[in-house]
Amino acid sequence: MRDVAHGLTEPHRRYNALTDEWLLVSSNRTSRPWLGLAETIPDRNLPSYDPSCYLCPGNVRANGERNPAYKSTFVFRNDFAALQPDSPIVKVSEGLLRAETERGTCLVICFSPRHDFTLADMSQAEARRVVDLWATQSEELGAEFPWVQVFENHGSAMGASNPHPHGQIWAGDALPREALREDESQKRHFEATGHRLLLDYAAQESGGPRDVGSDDEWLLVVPFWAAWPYETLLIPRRSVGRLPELDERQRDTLAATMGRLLRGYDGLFNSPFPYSMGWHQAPFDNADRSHWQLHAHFYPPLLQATVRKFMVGYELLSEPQRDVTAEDIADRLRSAIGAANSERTLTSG
Ligand code: H2U
Ligand code: ZN
Repeated sequence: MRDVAHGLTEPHRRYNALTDEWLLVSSNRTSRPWLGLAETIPDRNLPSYDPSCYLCPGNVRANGERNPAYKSTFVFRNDFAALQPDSPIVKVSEGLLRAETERGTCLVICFSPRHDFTLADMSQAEARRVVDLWATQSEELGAEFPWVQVFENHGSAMGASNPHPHGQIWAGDALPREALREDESQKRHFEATGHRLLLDYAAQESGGPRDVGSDDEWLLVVPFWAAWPYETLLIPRRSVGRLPELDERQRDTLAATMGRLLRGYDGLFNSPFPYSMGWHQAPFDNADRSHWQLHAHFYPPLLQATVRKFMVGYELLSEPQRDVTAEDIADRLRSAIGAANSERTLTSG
């Protein structure tokens, strides 16, 4: 079966069905010379406990509070929260100038007591505990706020402030830009077809040239419309709107699939691979959200081991642009995932 991207070797634009935006793909630019910024490769020789780390068990944080001697995961309210639950509701406007207060809360979630671990190093059972934490915290925050954003900044190249494995959750009253865009596209598709957009997309991509390692519960794909070089999208194959709805089997397979992907990422350039990842789940409000399908985005910034993809001039001023097609990247990523995980089977077996 020939894929729609077959024969698209000329510069072209692709449509992002999830956000209703276009991007430019020009696969002829990868051989251009590069004398710009080189990223430093991070040190992965970390101690299992770092006395100066504010996330390690038993240590004191920046606000003077002491972390408990936690044994698996640990959640606390961000000491420098960007959103506050007790903000009064104020809306101001004058001509074209508008502003509204935003009520919300910000949590920091530690994935492991081990300072030197990453999600990629964890056993499936340990990663599963992170999945459970995402789900329970989403449920709790969703009782109070419509938008619950679970995410992880991984690696200093993506702004992570500390190598200790951790993520964040920000929850707030307003639906932010990405949520609104995805909500509108998914709603439009659902009203037109009676199907969820991302389930139709998953059916179309399954086993195709951008599929990098799906199983019977999850589709793992370099999206047709990927803007970041090694971007991936993870979608449950069954109808799921929000993280707390994932059943046992979906959670176990998620932990396994995520582990495989992240080990593949680290194997690509044989060095720790930075990314920001996060979940888009249906807003926790009373509106009808039957069009929403849960999914996770992984946005890695690198093009090569030490070369970052800059979203700058044309990207900022016109639209996103990429230099390698999603299909070429999917081939590389599929091999990296295969190689990294066969090694793991050998070393752990
Ligand atoms: P990032 O690495 O993604 O920045 O997440 C770490 C968060 O931890 C960051 O938002 C918070 C920072 O505000 N933090 C605390 O809440 N307490 C501390 O003692 C240091 C960092
Ligand atoms: Zn630590």
